[in-house]
Amino acid sequence: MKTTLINQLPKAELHMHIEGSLEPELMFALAERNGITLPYESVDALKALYDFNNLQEFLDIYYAGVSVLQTEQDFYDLAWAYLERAKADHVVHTEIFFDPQSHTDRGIAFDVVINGLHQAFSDAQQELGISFHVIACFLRHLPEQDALDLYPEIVKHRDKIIGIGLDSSELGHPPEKYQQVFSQAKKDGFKVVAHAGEEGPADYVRQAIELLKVDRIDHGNRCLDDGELTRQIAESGLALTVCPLSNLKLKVVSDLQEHPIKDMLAKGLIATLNSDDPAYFGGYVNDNFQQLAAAVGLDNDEIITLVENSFRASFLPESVKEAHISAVQ
Ligand code: ES4
Ligand code: ZN
Repeated sequence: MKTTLINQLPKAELHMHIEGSLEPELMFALAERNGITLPYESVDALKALYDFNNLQEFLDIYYAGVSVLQTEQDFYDLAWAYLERAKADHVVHTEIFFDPQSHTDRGIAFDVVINGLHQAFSDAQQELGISFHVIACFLRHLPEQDALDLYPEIVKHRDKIIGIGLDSSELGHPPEKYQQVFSQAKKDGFKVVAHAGEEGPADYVRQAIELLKVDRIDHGNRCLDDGELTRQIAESGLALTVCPLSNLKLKVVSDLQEHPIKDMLAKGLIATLNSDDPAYFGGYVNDNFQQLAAAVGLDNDEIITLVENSFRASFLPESVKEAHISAVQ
C-alpha cells in the first residue's frame, strides 16, 4: 500500500549530484569509449569498494570515477541515464548539482560539461516531461580563490544555471571560507545553497544561513544538536534536502531506524527526501522513501508531507509549485 503510494506520487528531487548517478556499468562503458583504463578489474570489483566509513572515503572513489567523463556526449549520456531512472520514480521536477571543478581541474572545458548536461535536460523536458534546474557546486576543500576564478564561467552560462552550491569535504572547510563568492552570486541573482551539517557541526549550518544567506540547506542533519537553531530554521521556512541512504552509507546515522526524519517533521522543519549519489548509495529517490518508510514507520500523511515539501522547497515559481502540490492530494 505504502509502496504503491510512494512509487506513484509525482515528486521533485532537489539534492542529486549528477556525477553521483554514474553507475559502474556506464563508468566502464565510457572508459572503453574514451580509451581509459580504470584501476578496477571489473564492475563487481568496483562495486566491492562501495563500502564507506565516512564522507572522505566516498569522495575519493567518486572523484576517481569522473575521469571517464570527457566529451559533451559523455555528459549527455550520464544525465540521460539519470533522467530515465527519475522518470520511472515519477520525478516530475529535478534540481541537480554538478561539480565543475572536478572536470575543469583535469582539463575538460566548462562549456563541454554544461552543454552536454543542458542538452540532455532540455530533451528530457520535451520527451519525458521532467522540468529541471541546474546548480553548480564549488568544491569546499579547494581555496575560495579557485571558486572566484571559476565564477565567470558560471555567469557566462547563467541562462542554464539557476544557482550555486557548496559540497565536498565538510570538516575543516566551514561556510565562512566561501563568503566572497557567495555574496557575489547572491548579488548577481543566483540562488545559493550549501551542504551543511552532514558531518560538520550545527555551527556550520548557522554559518551557511547567516554568512552565506542560503536559500536551502543540503542535509542539515546536525542542526538538531542545537534546539534554538532548529527553531529558527523551522520558523524561517528554510528547507532541508535530506538524503537517507547517503546518511546510512556515510555513517551519518548508524542505522536507518535511527534516522531523525520524524523528529525533523515534528519540529516543523521543511524536510525533503533525495538520493544524493544514487549510483554509490544503493538507491534512487523512491528507494530512499521506501527504505526510510520501512525503517522508521512513516505514515501516509508524513509521506505526502515529504512529497509536498519537495515542491515547496524547489526553486519553481510559486504558481507552478501550487499546481504540483494540488496534484499530490
Ligand atoms: C557529496 Cl554526499 C556528499 N557530500 C558532500 N559532497 C558531495 N559531493 C558529492 N556527494
Ligand atoms: Zn550531496
